[in-house]
Amino acid sequence: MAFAFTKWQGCGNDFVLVDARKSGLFANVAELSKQVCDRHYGIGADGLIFVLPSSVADFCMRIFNADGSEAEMCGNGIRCFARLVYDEGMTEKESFSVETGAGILVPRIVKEAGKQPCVEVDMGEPVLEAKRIPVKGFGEERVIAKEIEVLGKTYQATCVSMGNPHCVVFVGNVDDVAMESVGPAFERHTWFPKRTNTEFVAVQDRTHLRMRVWERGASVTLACGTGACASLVAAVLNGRAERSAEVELDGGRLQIAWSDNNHIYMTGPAERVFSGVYEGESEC
Ligand code: ZDP
Repeated sequence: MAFAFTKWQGCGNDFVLVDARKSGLFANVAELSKQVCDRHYGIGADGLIFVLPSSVADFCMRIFNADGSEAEMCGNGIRCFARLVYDEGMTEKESFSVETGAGILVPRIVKEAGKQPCVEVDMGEPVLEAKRIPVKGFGEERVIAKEIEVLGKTYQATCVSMGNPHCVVFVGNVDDVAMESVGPAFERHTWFPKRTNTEFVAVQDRTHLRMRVWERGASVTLACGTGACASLVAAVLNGRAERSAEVELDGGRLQIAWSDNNHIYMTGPAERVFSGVYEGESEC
């Protein structure tokens, strides 16, 4: 199976994007995502994203993690998606609607003279009711600074959905977290029936957060956009930050604002890296 693709990254979180408006979603896409995302046997990426037609929005976006699982939403990915559809003339509008698993979201291309365009996305409203995130054991309650035991250690967790599930843990120094052992233990904790993304956040001051992420289905990544949004929401709910802050990730910085209309606005870069044709041998 051969298909054209373009490779993009947002704060080092990297994706293979495929224009599937004509072909529709490929068969065996979970298996294909694993092969395409493999950094040795494939192209190498944190996820595989398809541009698809939509009957309810200008476009539809579907994202598959490196482990083949489908995610409802992706923050860095939708910025790359937005730049691709705009740069390739799939739309002339600088702001357009995208159907996702988290509802219809609206990216806007932000142009500044002499700079690479960045993208601002209306990420919708954060979901805080445990049952809808989902987190087991709290009914409709919010999960704010609740004690969770992971690998024999007790942490305080605040859980938020941005369409996809996030568990935010505040730490003194993000570099002190043993991501490779603690990350997967949170991801598959019994609290999380759909697994979870886990953000470890050190508050630098009320408008600067430092965050490292262990992503559901993608392990440690250099950045997570929905995770940055969830981290800001958690910091506000815990009285640790203003409603607008910069989130510093391993791979870059994002501006996140929780507006009075209860919507989260995420602004950041998205850059095209290369394009090509994938000619994987395997039957997909
Ligand atoms: O929810 C999940 O399974 C995530 N791993 C999806 C990818 C999220 C992403 N990193 C982001 O930026 O939000 C693309």
